[in-house]
Amino acid sequence: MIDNDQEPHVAIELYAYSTPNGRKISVALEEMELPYKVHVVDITKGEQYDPAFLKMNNKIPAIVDPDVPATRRSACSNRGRS
Ligand SMILES: N[C@@H](CCC(=O)N[C@@H](CS)C(=O)NCC(=O)O)C(=O)O
Repeated sequence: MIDNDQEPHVAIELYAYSTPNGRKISVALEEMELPYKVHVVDITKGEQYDPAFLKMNNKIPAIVDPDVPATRRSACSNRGRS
């Protein structure tokens, strides 16, 4: 059933791989019941160095929340770019 009184949530984009660090964000998003879309970044193939990914961060996990203006975004990986 659609609840028209609630603002639709735009899905958070989660960039991750199947490592403990990579999984912890999806655990948190599930706990908070926030919608999210997973993009696999295969760090065993060096995909974390893909220029498109490097614009966000150089490690997984990273998230992009479309509700946050690009100028106020920061990566969740603490050694990444802010
Ligand atoms: N402090 C960060 C660590 C992130 C991290 O080390 N990610 C690893 C995978 S678990 C990674 O992206 N490694 C690829 C690389 O260092 O090139 C966190 O807890 O999320």
